[in-house]
Amino acid sequence: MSNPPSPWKPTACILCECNCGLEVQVVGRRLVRFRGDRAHPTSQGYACEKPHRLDHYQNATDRLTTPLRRRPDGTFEPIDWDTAIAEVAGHLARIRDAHGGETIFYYGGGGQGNHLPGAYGTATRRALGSRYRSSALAQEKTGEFWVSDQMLGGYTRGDFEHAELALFIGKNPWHSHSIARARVTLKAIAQDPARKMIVVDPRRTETAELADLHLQLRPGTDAWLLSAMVAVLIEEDLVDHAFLGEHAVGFEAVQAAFREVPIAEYAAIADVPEADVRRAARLIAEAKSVASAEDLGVQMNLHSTFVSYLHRLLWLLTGNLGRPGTQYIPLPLVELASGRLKRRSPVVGAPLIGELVPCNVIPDEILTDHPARYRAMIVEGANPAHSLAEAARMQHALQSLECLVVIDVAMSETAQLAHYVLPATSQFEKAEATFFNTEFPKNAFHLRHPVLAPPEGPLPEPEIHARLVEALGLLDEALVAELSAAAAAGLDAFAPVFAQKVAFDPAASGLAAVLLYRALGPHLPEGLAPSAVLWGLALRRAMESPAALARAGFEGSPLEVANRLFEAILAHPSGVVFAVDTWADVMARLGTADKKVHLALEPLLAQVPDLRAGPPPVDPDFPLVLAAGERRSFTANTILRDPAWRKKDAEGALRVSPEDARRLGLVTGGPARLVTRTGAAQVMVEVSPSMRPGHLALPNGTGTRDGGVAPNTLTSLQDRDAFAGTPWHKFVPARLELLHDG
Ligand SMILES: Nc1nc2c(c(=O)[nH]1)N[C@H]1C(S)=C(S)[C@@H](COP(=O)(O)OP(=O)(O)OC[C@H]3O[C@@H](n4cnc5c(=O)[nH]c(N)nc54)[C@H](O)[C@@H]3O)O[C@H]1N2
Ligand SMILES: Nc1nc2c(c(=O)[nH]1)N[C@H]1C(S)=C(S)[C@@H](COP(=O)(O)OP(=O)(O)OC[C@H]3O[C@@H](n4cnc5c(=O)[nH]c(N)nc54)[C@H](O)[C@@H]3O)O[C@H]1N2
Ligand code: SF4
Ligand SMILES: [Mo]
Repeated sequence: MSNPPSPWKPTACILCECNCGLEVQVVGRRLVRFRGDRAHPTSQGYACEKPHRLDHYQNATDRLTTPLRRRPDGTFEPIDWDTAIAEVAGHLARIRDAHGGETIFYYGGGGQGNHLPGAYGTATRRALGSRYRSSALAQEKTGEFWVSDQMLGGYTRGDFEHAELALFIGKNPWHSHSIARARVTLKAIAQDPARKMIVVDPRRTETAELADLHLQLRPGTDAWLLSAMVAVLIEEDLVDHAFLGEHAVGFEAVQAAFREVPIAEYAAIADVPEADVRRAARLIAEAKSVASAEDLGVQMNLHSTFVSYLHRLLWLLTGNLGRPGTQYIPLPLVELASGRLKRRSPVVGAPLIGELVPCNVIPDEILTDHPARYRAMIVEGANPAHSLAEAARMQHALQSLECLVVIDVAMSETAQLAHYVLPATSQFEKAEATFFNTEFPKNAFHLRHPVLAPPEGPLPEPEIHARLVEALGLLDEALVAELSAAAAAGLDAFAPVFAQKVAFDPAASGLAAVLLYRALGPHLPEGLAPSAVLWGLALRRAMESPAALARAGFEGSPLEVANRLFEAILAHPSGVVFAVDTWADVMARLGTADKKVHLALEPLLAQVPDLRAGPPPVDPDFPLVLAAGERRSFTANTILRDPAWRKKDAEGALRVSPEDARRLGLVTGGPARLVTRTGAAQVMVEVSPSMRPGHLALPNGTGTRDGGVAPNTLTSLQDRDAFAGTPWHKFVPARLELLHDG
């Protein structure tokens, strides 16, 4: 590389939801060096090992460079943008006119770091009359969202940085992060004798290695283990009665239900010593502060919604809410989804938690002759052909649509099935942002500026949506001209005109994102037009949460606050603190009608006695449990697709316990055949002492062009939570067969 690198430019990592601030050096169109950005308010210079691989995203060989149209023989032909927009708008408008806009389904809206597309996609959905949508959240978090909404009227996060005790249930933050500066915090807890860590995981993970107590339970038995822990709190009266008396209702019903739980028997079902179950409950009760997180190990497993409930009982009964080191209700700039359940899906009647269709029912909503079936689909910044359960049936459903439009940077597995593929500029070529803003008490927002000029061909999503809305004939040109003239005179002139003409007019406000992009976008600094929608989102936050914004220095009328906040967002390419909370805000933010914590969720309490029946019987044909999709150093969903990127674990090895390996004659590096009820795959084995006998683990995100097994060739749409419909990817009955090389 003879060209000198560019100066360091601020940006962020897009490989997990932390979106750590980074600085990057560029040579030509290559991202050559990364380092953590100390000016980023949340990550403060932290980064893990993964961002060094981001050039494999930027310069992947299957990047899209032009719109594509499917030919009848299934191959693709390049077309120009005018043709693509006119044909996509035409097809979707015809489907809307013939069958109703509600038959046009929207999936995605962004991945780990790109949430502006979803904000602009709202305008296209409104323009089409589309009413149903979903995203990856509806295959992991919806059960938790619902429970949290029912109990607290809000979603919580844990303050691990200050917690005396950290509890992780089915979560391996050493690799998966999800909490800011995870490894720094985990090491600090491990090294401090006054602090403790408990990990509930069948695998001895990197996080479990740092824990004071590892409850290495039998896979899929969390409901029994956590029920026993709650029962210990009740039996030994380890409950914080003062907290409950002041803040909670429903304790008596919980007490009655869990008094009956046979603790020793349930500990045995989970295969955890009863003494450890009791010790865990006592540690939680005795700690001055407990921060806790659950994740896919339980959310993609048997009883997932029920386990989310049990998990909350552990820290609510012990009063771990609303104090430093416990749980808080964050104030994101934009709420990605709520836990409300207002309606059901049109074909199978599945509950739409946070308005999201459960991912596992999507094929049933398409593959039917029901008149309300989804006939068209827009997929944006997501790869459901790969990421959702039972890939074969999911792909069949996608192929059965009358029109599938995919907006992506790369020729993903989903794009390969599309009628039209619309290429987006990469997250380093446009202004982009994450809405995963959950820090506390100071919360930050990071608008990333582009670090590379946009190439010929791809367009940023806001431009794609603006063109679609225009082609649908729904953008009022005179209104755009009027707003644009106001914007030319500055934000203070623009704000009242926008408020008057758009914000309070339901028809126009549905298209607000695109109106802002067309009217305000051109008057913003070079490259920042995609941030225009943030002005509207800032206004909403200014109206709803003035106190927290004022403490961050944004004061005045809602329009003034929106203007100053928006300007601050534009002016801080490493991120800006937009809200400052106090711990007292947490209890005030409880969204239940009586502002109390609701401990007794009847439909879930009713499941407590059902556990007496014991775990589901083992199918002798599939005696092992496969965790299909484990976070490792070399996984990042399907964001990285370049075959060159995985320097280690290139085959995405199947982890097997030494006991099972011995019994089956398997060795590290050797092949094996992995069989489930829906599929089979040849895998490479890694014999790992971290695994429990009977438990297997495959990495997530593999099986794209970068090698390995696609985990969802092995999963089933039917294996899902009875309530939220979330998949049981961590509990796939499987068997393993010896396979001789060659
Ligand atoms: N490196 C990397 N990091 C990522 C991602 C990535 O692709 N790669 N993806 C990001 C995304 S989208 C998400 S949602 C998060 C997910 O983050 P995590 O949920 O932490 O990730 P996983 O490794 O899928 O699952 C967590 C743990 O569940 C355990 N587990 C399996 N079965 C059971 C069980 O029966 N009970 C219990 N208690 N535990 C069980 C597994 O052993 C594993 O250690 O990670 C994010 N971070
Ligand atoms: N079996 C099994 N399945 C799983 C999991 C598991 O553990 N096991 N994990 C699940 C989880 S937790 C998640 S979150 C999902 C993730 O699955 P998805 O939500 O489907 O998302 P990704 O795999 O992250 O794919 C993101 C897509 O966005 C594209 N992209 C990247 N940048 C841009 C951009 O700027 N614009 C546009 N338009 N597109 C862009 C990428 O090329 C890629 O195609 O997978 C789930 N699937
Ligand atoms: S923690 Fe996540 S966002 Fe931060 S550097 Fe690692 S992969 Fe990237
Ligand atoms: Mo996820």
